Amino acid sequence: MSPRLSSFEGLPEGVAVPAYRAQAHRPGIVHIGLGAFHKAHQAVYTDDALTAEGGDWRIIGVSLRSTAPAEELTPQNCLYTTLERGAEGTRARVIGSIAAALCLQGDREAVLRALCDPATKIVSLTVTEKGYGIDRKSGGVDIGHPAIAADLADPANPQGVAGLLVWALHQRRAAGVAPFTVLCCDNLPENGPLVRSLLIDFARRTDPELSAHISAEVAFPATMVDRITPARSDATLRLAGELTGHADAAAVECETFRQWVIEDQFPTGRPAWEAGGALFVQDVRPFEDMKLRMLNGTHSMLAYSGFLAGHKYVRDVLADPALAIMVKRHLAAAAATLGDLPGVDLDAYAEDLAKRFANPHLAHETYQIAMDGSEKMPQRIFAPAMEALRRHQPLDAFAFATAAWMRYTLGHTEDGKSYGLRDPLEAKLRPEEGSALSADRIMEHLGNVPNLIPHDLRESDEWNHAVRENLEGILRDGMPSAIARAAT
Ligand code: CS2
Repeated sequence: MSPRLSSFEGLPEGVAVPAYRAQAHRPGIVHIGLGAFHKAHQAVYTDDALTAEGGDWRIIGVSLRSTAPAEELTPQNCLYTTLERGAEGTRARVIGSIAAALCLQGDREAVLRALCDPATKIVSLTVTEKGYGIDRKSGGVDIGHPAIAADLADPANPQGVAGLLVWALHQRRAAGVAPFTVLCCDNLPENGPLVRSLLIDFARRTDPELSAHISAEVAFPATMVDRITPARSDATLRLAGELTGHADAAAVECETFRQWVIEDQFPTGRPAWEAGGALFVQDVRPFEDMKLRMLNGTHSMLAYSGFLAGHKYVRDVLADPALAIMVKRHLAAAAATLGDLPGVDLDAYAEDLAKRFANPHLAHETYQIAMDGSEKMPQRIFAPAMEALRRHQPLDAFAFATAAWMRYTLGHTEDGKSYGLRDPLEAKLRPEEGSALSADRIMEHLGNVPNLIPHDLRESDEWNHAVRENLEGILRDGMPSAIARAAT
């Protein structure tokens, strides 16, 4: 049996290892959401920053519920392999930037201590769109969100992101410790300001004075994050074992491409992430819109239509000629809704995206991307659709994506196999038992889900007509025929 990965010693030549001595650097970041994406993205940039400039910037990784990340990482001294999978092959790289891995459930005291520690300068977050409990309409808390409800009821014993951060900012203020910078790394539009208004509203309800302090003193730089990171499988761990000669329970696989655009607003300091290629800008919004609408919007479109057409992986979708046309069509339609982005060639970006999606070495499941649609559709599909409507541009691409998602919410494939939607609104999205499933009925049902489909779209005859036509086609002829028709 191979030894477990736990040091940089004894790794084969071809495996990249950090050039710094991990123990020489103390933690300066607490990261909440210790999943594959964090390990393939921010932790890698931090590894590059530590190599380039050193500093006390290692990461204390925290998961809110799952004990698995800590159980996998801790016996390995928090070292793990990233498998960067590109056309030229797979590159294994061992990352040393994580200093400790904790789970709020089991290591509560240690997590709270880390959040209050003056050495913690940044708290970064990847808890997925649904993890925050934001009411997207008001920008404040969604009081129906389980963690928000629990933390508003008992703010001294926080469980969720807003409750924890507000609690920690209170403790720091009381102890005369400067607040940390809050760095949201989830695929949400204006993610920094969004989390800022969430925390301000949460504090307003529990600790009004702190609310003013957060508003005046805490920095919330916005970011655009990008790296395709499929959920880890047994094959990932097997390949990590083969390439490193060590058993690694915490390995992740991802594409070679990565991008990070960040607003440079770090009053508490930051690692030299530019050493890993991060781009610091004044205004992240145009980059976010580009990525959310082009990459993520196309991802959602191809996930719903591809899944229902029987494609398990994104690479299979791209190998289907009609769907490959749909991908290009969606990328172009999304690009047409964007403002000017100096120095960025959107055609080249679209072409690169199609290549990245087609990566034959990544087993990225359409079903993975399809999850949490109610949290993803607004910024990925509805926002550009509204922009297209405003600009009198064609709506077909967005209407097709919406119809594909609507069909997906029925929860069964065309040959009758049922699947879970894995969406926080699952119970509301699914049609009522026994209801007649006409396009009109489905559109009405989903249109009535509060705060989901924007009013301006629901009120637009042009939009409703385009969605209805697509959905009727999908229901009548099946997804593959609907795709073939739309692609001609
Ligand atoms: C994907 C993203 O699962 C999804 O919804 O669209 O996770 C996507 O792979 C990343 O944002 C790429 O940076």
